[in-house]
Amino acid sequence: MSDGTALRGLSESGRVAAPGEGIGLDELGLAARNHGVLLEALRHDVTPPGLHYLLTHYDVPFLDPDEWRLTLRGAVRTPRTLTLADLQARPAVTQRVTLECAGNGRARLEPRPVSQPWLVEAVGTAEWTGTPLAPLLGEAGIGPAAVDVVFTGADHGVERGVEQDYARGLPVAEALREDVVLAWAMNGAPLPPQHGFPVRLVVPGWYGMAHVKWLTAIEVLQRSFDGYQNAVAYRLAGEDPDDPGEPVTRIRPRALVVPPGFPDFLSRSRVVRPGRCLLEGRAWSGRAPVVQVEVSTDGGTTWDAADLEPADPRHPYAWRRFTYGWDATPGSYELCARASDAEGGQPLEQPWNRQGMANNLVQRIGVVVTEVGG
Ligand SMILES: Nc1nc2c(c(=O)[nH]1)N[C@H]1C(S)=C(S)[C@@H](COP(=O)(O)O)O[C@H]1N2
Ligand SMILES: [Mo]
Repeated sequence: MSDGTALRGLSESGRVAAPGEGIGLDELGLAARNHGVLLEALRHDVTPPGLHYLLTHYDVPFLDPDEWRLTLRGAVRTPRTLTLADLQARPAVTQRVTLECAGNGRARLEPRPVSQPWLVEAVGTAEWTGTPLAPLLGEAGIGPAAVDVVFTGADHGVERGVEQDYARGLPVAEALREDVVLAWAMNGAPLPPQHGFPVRLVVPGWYGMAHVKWLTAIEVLQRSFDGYQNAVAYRLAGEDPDDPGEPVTRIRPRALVVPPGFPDFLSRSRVVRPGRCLLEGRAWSGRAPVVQVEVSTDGGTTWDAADLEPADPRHPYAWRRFTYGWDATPGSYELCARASDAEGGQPLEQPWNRQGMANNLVQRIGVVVTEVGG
């Protein structure tokens, strides 16, 4: 990691938009590279290939799987270097995990932190196949003094003047969880290039930034990792520039409705025919099981419980389907849904933070109910 003055002039990342300032071309460029799930694809239990949201800070690296190596180093008794075949010869597990970008909801914050301008769609659920990390760390011998495990990707770039490989530290207790895996397959096929080929980390329950793609190194530290993505990015910091803020960790609860009826092309407001309308959607939380989903058809004034499908013990970190029968009569409506877990629910007004992280504000969908021909 180097900090060059010349690099600092490349962009004004870390900026907060002026009051009323619209989405700029830089943000449009990011939004055109990184895409969200199409909300109608929330109908699938497992998000089909290509529909899963995508977030890549720098460039997608072009890696040759035969040349690829993963080094395990740092505070371990036996450092080692693994090939893809070495990893794939180990015991494999498949788990269904919902991933959500910590920046989801950022574009709704006022003032808007200038970055990838997600609304609500930075989410997806995949079946990840890989080998558990804990036994590998155990074999390498990590000892009781380990604090953080740092995962480094093959991608390289500059952020706020800091040149870096994408790297994230994870507390050792999390890294040793039995469901943390080094994954080489997504939905039964090799990882697509954009999702981390040939190998990525999967940390069920954590926001997306922890799931390091294009892994090249795993390093055990006997201190906290102070790299950019932990110390500067992915914090819940307020307006005071000296406030480092709390680290972003697990996914907060969220419910999203599949927009009903059919859309207006530009605004994506919905048109629904009068009569019985079965609303459906998905709800998830990475910190505790979702206990309740509620739906509002009047913009959040009154709420009604939705039917939430029972938790499936095989998939504790996958989203769950909910449904709600709505008797739609002609008029204009604002649909909302909100999920709660044991720690709380989604806010109707989102507390602001400087980087626009973990904004799980309730979704709002404008609907006009009208007869055929309107
Ligand atoms: N190496 C690397 N890993 C990365 C990223 C990245 O830019 N580089 N982005 C992270 C972020 S911010 C998110 S939200 C998830 C997105 O995973 P996906 O693109 O497979 O949906 O990957 C994470 N892992
Ligand atoms: Mo992210």
